[in-house]
Amino acid sequence: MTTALPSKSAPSAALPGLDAATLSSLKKLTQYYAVTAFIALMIGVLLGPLQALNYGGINVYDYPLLKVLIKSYYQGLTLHGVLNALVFTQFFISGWMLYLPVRDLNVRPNMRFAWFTYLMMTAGLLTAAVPLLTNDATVLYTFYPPLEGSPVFYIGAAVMVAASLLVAGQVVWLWLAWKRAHPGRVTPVVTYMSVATWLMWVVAALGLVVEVVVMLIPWSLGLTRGVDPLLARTLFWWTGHPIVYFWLLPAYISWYAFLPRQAGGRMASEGLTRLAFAMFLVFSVPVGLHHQYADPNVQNSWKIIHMFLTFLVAVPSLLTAFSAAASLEDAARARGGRGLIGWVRRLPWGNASMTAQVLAMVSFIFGGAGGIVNASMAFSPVVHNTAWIPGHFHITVGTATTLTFMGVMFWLVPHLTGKRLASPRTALASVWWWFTGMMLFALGMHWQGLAGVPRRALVSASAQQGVYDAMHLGLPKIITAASGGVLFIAAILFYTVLWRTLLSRRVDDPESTPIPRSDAISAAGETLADASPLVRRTEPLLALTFVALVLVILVYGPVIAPMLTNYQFIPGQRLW
Ligand code: HAS
Ligand code: CU1
Repeated sequence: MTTALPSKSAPSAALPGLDAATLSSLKKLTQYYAVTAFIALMIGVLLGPLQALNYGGINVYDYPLLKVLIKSYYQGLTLHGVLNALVFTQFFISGWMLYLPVRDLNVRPNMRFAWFTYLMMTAGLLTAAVPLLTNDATVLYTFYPPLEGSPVFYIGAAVMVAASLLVAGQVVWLWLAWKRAHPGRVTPVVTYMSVATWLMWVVAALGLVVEVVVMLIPWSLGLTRGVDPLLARTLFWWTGHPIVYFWLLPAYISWYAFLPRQAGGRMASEGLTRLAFAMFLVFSVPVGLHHQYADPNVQNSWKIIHMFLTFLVAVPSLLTAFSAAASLEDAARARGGRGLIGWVRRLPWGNASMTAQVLAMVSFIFGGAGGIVNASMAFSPVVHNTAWIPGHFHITVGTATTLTFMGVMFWLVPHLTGKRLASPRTALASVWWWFTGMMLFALGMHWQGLAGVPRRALVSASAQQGVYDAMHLGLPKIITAASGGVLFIAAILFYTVLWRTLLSRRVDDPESTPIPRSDAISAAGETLADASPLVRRTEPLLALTFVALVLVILVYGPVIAPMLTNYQFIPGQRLW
């Protein structure tokens, strides 16, 4: 039996390794993070079909029974977006990217601090949940001012983000302690990917922190007479674009480090893996204006620079596509696969965890291609603010991220708890249903978007119903509505497996389900002295963070400075 994530580092006197009690507490904490995440997702996902039905031309928001719980389409959409995109991701990722580097480095974290951050994040969530549920923060997950929500919502959200930054701090701290205790050693690759992602998130979060703390909280408390929507949007997208990589990279960690072993193969190249993450660290943030091509008072030249940087940050995803395909091919050929693409059949398709992740990748080919379309200034006017955009993000965050995390849960829960996965066949069915549902939703929504149907609109009960009906979108509307049903079934199947597993009795030693850490075809080596130039140059993550920060200041400074000198005080509005 393989040991769990074989650590390359023996504990040293200066740096105590994980003992049994700490490991058990850490596993419990990781379970708390993951289960909280999946509870949020469950509520958010149950609201999803309501949105799909709307874009199928069926308005369910006026049913009296539903009206008691949810006041409007916009409250439903806000809850759906916040729970799925913001809460689910942040909780899962915080647990996942604390657990992995700690196991990888075999270091003992301060568990009191770790539990404190979990409780703080949960307190933030519960605080924000109150106004969301009482229809006092129906501002959608982007909370663009002058739409105004209760200050309680902004405060809760700020506490949640602050908690995630504390997790980032703890991981970086542990990594630095490990580096001091092991001079000249190459950072193990799982830790490398985790630390790079956390450092990227620290640079990324600055925009949101300033927006919420300096602008939105004082404004919603009535301490300022208005807020500048353009500046707020710009700070929001400073964080809002890289946040999508904060959702994606933890899934990439699994695609690079664990999926190859689950498929029966090896990671392609550690050096290339590090290069991809180093590029994400440097280029994820200075691109946010690609969400603001339509915004006035931002110079076109800056929009174009952000566009080119966006194309640049697609490169590490293309590297990932190469690496992921190479490692899957390696696995399938090792299992006797033959032919140019015939080898695909030899992947272990009976394994729900592997299948979830490969299907997540397949859908991300289309999600990524759509992203490049969004980023092109020439195409953006066709798709911006249309149903195309939710089509895009359901096959990025809704699959590449979510379906991967679902697949990860199939081994992670047994690994954390010693319980056995209930009904692997239902698990397998659930991931196919999820994949199919998301692909159908994306097809229907991209199609409607190209026809000009707006996003975030109660199109099924619009005042210009005749216009929507005259667009002859019968087929894409049916596809979109049906996808809601398919995803509903997927969710029932998945949660049946998850809850049955979690509620079953512990039967195994948790460590007998190992972390499926893959070997590499081209490994990095143990010491920096022996490593390739690529590995050596990508090792100084703090220096790369500094470069990232400088780049962000260079491409945001001239954009933000005029907004500060022309600050507009716009009063808030509550529309729904
Ligand atoms: Fe995006 C809008 C551009 C990636 C999420 N995006 C959004 C929004 C969300 C989102 C939530 O430029 C809506 C925000 C809102 O509410 O307004 N996006 C991009 C680009 C990329 C991209 C260039 N997005 C993502 C990811 C997301 C995400 C990842 C979540 C996780 N996006 C945009 C733009 C907008 C936007 C504009 C604004 C639009 C507007 O007008 O408002 C790139 O990072 C994509 C690069 C990806 C690739 C694909 C690589 C493929 C891989 C899989 C390989 C598969 C294999 C399978 C190997 C180049 C890695 C093998 C299979 C076998 C069977 C063997
Ligand atoms: Cu973006």
